[in-house]
Amino acid sequence: MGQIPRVLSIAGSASQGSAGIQADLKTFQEFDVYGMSAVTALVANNRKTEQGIFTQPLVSIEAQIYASLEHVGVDALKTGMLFTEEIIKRTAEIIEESQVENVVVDPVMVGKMGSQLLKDEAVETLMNELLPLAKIITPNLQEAAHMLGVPVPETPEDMKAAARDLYHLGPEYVLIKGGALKDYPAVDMLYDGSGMMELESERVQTIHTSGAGCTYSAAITAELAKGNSVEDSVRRAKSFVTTAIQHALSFDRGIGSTYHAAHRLKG
Ligand code: PXL
Repeated sequence: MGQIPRVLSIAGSASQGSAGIQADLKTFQEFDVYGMSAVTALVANNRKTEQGIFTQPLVSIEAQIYASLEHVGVDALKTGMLFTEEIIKRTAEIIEESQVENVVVDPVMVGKMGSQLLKDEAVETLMNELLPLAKIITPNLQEAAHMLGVPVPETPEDMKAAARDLYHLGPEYVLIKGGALKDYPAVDMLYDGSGMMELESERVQTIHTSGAGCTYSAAITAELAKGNSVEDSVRRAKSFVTTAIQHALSFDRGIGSTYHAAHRLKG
């Protein structure tokens, strides 16, 4: 019996099911890798209760990560919502100590429904402590601009410049996602310090894209765990997430979900 690739997501739980840990585990399953999770916070914004975000204590997060490392082992991991400086710091320490090489950092800051996923004062810590450990980082346009302190990229050329600048923060690869680019196809830029690869797909006209970013980075993580190159992993993940957006789910109440199992419809 061959070994199944083992993947860990260190991220927030999105109770409504489209994003965060829920998106990651659904995506891992579609790629037939063994999914594990360390939940950093619960995001459950709603109109009935006053509080909607519940951060896990550091001891709980540490324990969850160590449980995956100790009982199963990790071929690739991704980070999503880390929320606070202290969670970022401790997560970075454990990742470094674990010597896991396939580290995907999705620097999530604000959810599609407006939830704050990273405290303002934690951006610097994310840049200094976590980005240098990453094989690949996957910011969207807003996140790239925020980290660099520049205006939001508006053209593919702006995106290329931002990718080059983010590379200097220490990751091996930078993937900037142009899903929110106006007047252009959904083009993403992958930069490795020398070559710029453009990945283009049609722009799907839908508002139901919650979880798209999580799904994309989870798919990259799964492909890396299988031993694929970063370029191949990103190409396959892009195709997977495009299909998931094409078949997005509307629940008739605002922004709906990326459909993580949509690739099965292609047969
Ligand atoms: O889509 C970004 C995201 C990531 N992680 C969690 C989320 C969201 C969006 O709502 O809730 C936990």
